[in-house]
Amino acid sequence: MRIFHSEDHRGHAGAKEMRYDQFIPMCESPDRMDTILAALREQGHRDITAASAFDLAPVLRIHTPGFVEFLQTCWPLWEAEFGPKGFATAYMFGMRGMDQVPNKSVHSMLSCYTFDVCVPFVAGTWKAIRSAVDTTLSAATFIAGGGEAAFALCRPPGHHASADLAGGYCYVNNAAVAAQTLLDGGSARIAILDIDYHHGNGTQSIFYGRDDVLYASIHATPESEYPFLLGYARETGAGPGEGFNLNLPLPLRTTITAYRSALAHAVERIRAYAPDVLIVSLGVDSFVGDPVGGFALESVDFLTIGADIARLGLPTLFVMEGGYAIAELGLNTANVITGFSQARG
Ligand code: SP5
Ligand code: ZN
Repeated sequence: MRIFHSEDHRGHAGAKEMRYDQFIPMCESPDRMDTILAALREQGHRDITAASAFDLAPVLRIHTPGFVEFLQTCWPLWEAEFGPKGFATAYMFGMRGMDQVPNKSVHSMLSCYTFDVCVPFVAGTWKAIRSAVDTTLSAATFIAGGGEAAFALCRPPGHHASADLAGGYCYVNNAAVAAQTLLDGGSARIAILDIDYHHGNGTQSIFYGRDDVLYASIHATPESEYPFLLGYARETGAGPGEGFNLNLPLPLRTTITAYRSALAHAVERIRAYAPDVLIVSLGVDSFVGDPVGGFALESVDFLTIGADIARLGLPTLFVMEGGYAIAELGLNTANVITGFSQARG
């Protein structure tokens, strides 16, 4: 397993997030990467490569130019108004009957290009966004060159971000950019298996009308969990994409038995699709102790999940998404990678 990483994520830090009646330090923090790296090394995964730099062309294959410019200019515009302290965030959103296209004010950009209060901007945010996509594209390039398995250990995550909306800690959809880059490089079909606890509403929406990317997601039911407004089983794709979107929502407190049945279902669909490459949106916020999630998977279960994915026998690109139980995050993530690697032999 070749692991790709960049230290440039570190400046995306220091903001707070809303949790019911209080502001708490952001769960999506730089120390997530440190604990995962330490656990990977401890489990013997030492093939760690620094990410290479890419230009923005691959990002613009997925995201709109206005949105990418917003990601880049949001903090400087905000800082000009409020100074270097704090963080930029939306005060209102472009809802029904209002403009959906921003004017020149940073507030209108935040209102039109973000969909929740979990995507703060600080001075290091844009550099971190670039580092995450560079890390993912470095790993995708390794797979395109014949590599069997790679892990893009990056943050911020991406699966909630759509073509022109950031949300849920996500700005650029790293997995989607990798999928499009692999297609542009000659692959015919890509499957994305999303095992983050939350539904990847951004990835689903990006590929909803297409049959060259199969999106399969196992997540907490939107009836009781974020993102609430997408992720039902009835969402099966549209037009040429009909039948190429598979949502497998599960109830709160799900344990490995039911989880593994859903995973077997997703794996069978992916096998039938016969993709050139499998991209795994790897979130471990399905862990019982996760402060953001509500499933009941144990640390050892992540070895099983990794092994089940490995048996597809496909070139596989893991892209880091969520997972916030800092004490066990490293172990849980490394267990997926180790379970996968051991099953591959
Ligand atoms: C990438 C990713 O995992 N993003 C998740 C964003 C979730 N933001 C919403 C948090 C809602 C908090 N719910 C707390 C439930 C406590 N069990
Ligand atoms: Zn998540």
